[in-house]
Order: sequence, then C-alpha cells, then structure tokens
Amino acid sequence: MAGLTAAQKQQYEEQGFVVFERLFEPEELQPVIAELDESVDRLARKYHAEGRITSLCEGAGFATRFLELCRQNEAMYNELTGSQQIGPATFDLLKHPKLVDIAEDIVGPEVHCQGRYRFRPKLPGKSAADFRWHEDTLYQAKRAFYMEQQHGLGADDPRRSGNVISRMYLAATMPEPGFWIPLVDVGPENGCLQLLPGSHRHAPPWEEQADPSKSATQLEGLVPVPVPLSVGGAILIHQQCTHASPPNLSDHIRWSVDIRYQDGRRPVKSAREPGFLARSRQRPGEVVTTLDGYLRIREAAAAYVRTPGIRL
Ligand SMILES: O=C(O)CCC(=O)C(=O)O
Repeated sequence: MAGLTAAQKQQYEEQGFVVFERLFEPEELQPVIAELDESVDRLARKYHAEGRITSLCEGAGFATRFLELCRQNEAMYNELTGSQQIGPATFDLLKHPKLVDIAEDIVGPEVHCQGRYRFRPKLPGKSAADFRWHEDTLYQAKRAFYMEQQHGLGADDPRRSGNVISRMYLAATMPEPGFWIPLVDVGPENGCLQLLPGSHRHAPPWEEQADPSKSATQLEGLVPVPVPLSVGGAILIHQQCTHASPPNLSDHIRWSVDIRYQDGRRPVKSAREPGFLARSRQRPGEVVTTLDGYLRIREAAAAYVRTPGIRL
C-alpha cells in the first residue's frame, strides 16, 4: 500500500492540501479521456441527428471539440458534466488503488467513494465552472467575502465571470478528502485551482459555522497560491481548505475531475448520487468491484428517488 508519506501527511494537516506532481502516469488517465471523448462524440451525433447542431466538429481534439459543440448548442453542456459521466474507465479511476490508499490514510480502513464526483469541462467564456472562494463543506459567508476583498474575484473584479457559483454547505464533522485531477495541463491562464494554505485550520466549530460574524480574521496573513499541474498530477484537498477556480482565459477546455472519499461507516452525503464502498475490512463482501455493481446501486437510488411521495 502506498498512501501518504509522513511528510505528505504533515503537509495535509498543516497546509490543507498536498500537490502530487505525478500521481499517475499520463497513460493511466488516457482511458478516462478516451471515455469522455466517446461521450462527447455520442452526444454530438445525437444532437446532429436531432438537427440541434449543424457540425459534428470531428476535426477538433479533446481540448476543443466540446467547446465548439457547446457554441452551437449550449444545452449540451449540462449533459456531460458531473457524475452523469460513467463508464469502465471512470469507475476504475474512482476505485483506483492510488486514490483509495491515500484516502484510507485519512478516513480509515472503511473507504467510501462518494457519488458526487464531478467531471468539469471548464469552458472559456462560460462561467458554469467558475467558483468563488469556498470550502467544500463549510458554511462561512464572511470567509468568502473576506477572501474576495483581500485577494480579488469579488463582484467588482473584472476577471470574475458574471455568474459564479457559490458553494456553501453546513459541514459534517467527518474527514472528506478530495482529489482534484486535471485531464489537460493546467495553469493560471486556463483556470487552475487557487488554494489558501492553512485555511482549513481556522474553520470555526460546527455549531458556529452558520454565524457569518465569526472567524474571517483568522485568515489574515494567509496567501493563496495557484497550482499549475500537468496531466498525471493531482491535488489532495482537505474539505475545509479555502479554494477558488477563476475563469478559463485560454482558447481551450480545462477538463478535470474531482472525487471525494469518506469513512464508509458514516452517513453518506447524497442519496441522489450514491457512491460505493471502495475498500473495507469490516464488510469486504460489500465492496463494489465491478461497474455493473455500481450501476445497480445508481439505478436503485434513481428508482427510489422516483418513488411517489419520496422527497430528498
Ligand atoms: O474544478 C474547479 O475548477 C473547481 C472545483 C471546486 O472548486 C471544487 O470541486 O470544490
């Protein structure tokens, strides 16, 4: 088992994130990229057959084709983001031993892969994947405003796209390490992540998180860093580490996927997007090892959500 070195564990605890310049060999991610490419192609053919686009843009590559297609019909965008995208290669990535080993070092031996993984085709000129400063499981409006005042991308910042998404949740008190994995090389120009080292250590106690008068000053003196990465790299992020995703100013798509894990003994976050037990000592027979097994869980959850009278 590889997992985290002692130095990486310490970095995670102190900084709230660890950058892996090369967690994967780039070839290891190629099946995921090929699977996405196939989905783009399938979607393009469907829209074309329905007369909703005029060109299949077959000459364009992974980094531009979906952009050219969305320029013909914006509705396409929402059909390919988030956890809708699933296939053998995606499932293999979700349960990849390199990710699960690291997650196990943080959440313990019962590792649940959350179903809220997100493929993000961050398109130039489209704000759907631009995020203001936020933590993944922390409600603290004041922290977001503080970051915007100190470090930009607030409402008056010309670099901010009109319609940034604001993500603020009440945090559960459990570790939820996330991986952010680029599928093209990323840098400040195409909207790589910016993280605020050490910010997770100043998360207010759970009972105080909904109180916006608390704790923003604790971020004083912390300086955000952009994290450029090549394909094969990944960032491990503590769920309370403040981060932002500024607009993509390049001429191509910034494809990425982010995946989160938690202790398999704790309640799961979303019944609409079920995850699966990826590793277990207590319940080895319940570990989901095949895509079919995971699809059955997703279908059962979808059927449950459709049950008359069920409201989630
Ligand atoms: O992919 C991005 O640009 C932003 C993702 C993000 O902020 C998140 O997953 O919390």
